[in-house]
Amino acid sequence: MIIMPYTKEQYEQRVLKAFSQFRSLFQKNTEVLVIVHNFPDPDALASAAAFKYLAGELYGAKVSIGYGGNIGRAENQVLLRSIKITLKQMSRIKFSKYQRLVVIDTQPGAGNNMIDINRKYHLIIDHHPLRKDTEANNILVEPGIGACASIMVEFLRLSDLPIPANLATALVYAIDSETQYMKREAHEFDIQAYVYIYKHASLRKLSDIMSPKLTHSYFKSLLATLRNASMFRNLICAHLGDVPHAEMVAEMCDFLLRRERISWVLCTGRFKENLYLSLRSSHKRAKAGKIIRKLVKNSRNVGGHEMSAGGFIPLPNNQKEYVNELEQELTMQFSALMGYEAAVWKPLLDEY
Ligand SMILES: [Mn+2]
Repeated sequence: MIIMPYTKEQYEQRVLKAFSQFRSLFQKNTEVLVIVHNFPDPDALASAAAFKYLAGELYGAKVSIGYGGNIGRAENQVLLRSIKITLKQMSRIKFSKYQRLVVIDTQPGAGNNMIDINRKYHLIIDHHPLRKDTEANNILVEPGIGACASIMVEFLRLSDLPIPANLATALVYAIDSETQYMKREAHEFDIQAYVYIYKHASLRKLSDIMSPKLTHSYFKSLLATLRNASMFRNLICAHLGDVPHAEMVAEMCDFLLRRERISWVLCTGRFKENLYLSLRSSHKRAKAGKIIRKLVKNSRNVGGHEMSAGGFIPLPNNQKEYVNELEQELTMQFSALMGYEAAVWKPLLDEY
């Protein structure tokens, strides 16, 4: 657990200040666009849904949610059905319709979103490290907090609104998955938010989200992951090849990190014109976000925290040899960044 150098009072004051600024931003029928990152995860989805509920119920604002990419993970599809929110593809958004632009769980200029850095944003709520060029009228960026959903729970608490069970369920799952059940960068404030929201959730719906039916392509990806995973000392690296959706890379990365004696995992997978990367560590202060930047070599295409990070490398040339070479290079760079020169990688499983 990460204990930040600020107190509960300081955190609560900042959340309260942001909350009180809402009033000047949203009125009845204000058209609001909330933008989340590409391939939005449960944290982004539940946080956006909570914001839509708050701004709608408190001020009568009309909130749309825009995203890029798609939602492939079975858990996230069930979650989306359960909170009954519809999302709009960013490519179909008519910006002139919206009076307020809000960014949640990411920041303009971060590599994981389609946010135009030249527009003016009214509110940013995030828990990634504050970017140097992040600008908005109101900013609440709390990198010490494990899940953006925990911040949204604070807003709900302050609002005194009744909390719908579906929304509470989504927020519980968001905190669970974002912090990997409090293992990953969970602050005591996340636990506090979790305990508060848990009693409003539907535990039956929560179990539906947590253990959905899995598709045939999921099992194929699992097989490819195990076949292609190699290991060196405390490291695993797996190049999954073509993946059915980009989030599969992160999902397999989390899975491989559970291998005993492993503290770092790098996974890649090809989806459309990009090679997606996920990096995970079980060390509390791993600086995964910094390491992924060295692998991807373009800070616009990466994002991350201490123990988890992601990014992508565009593949202008999708020829097999080119991609294979790039993957091999990444494996060696990864071990070199971990302090192992000339690592000898071996298959994770030598028989199957
Ligand atoms: Mn998040």
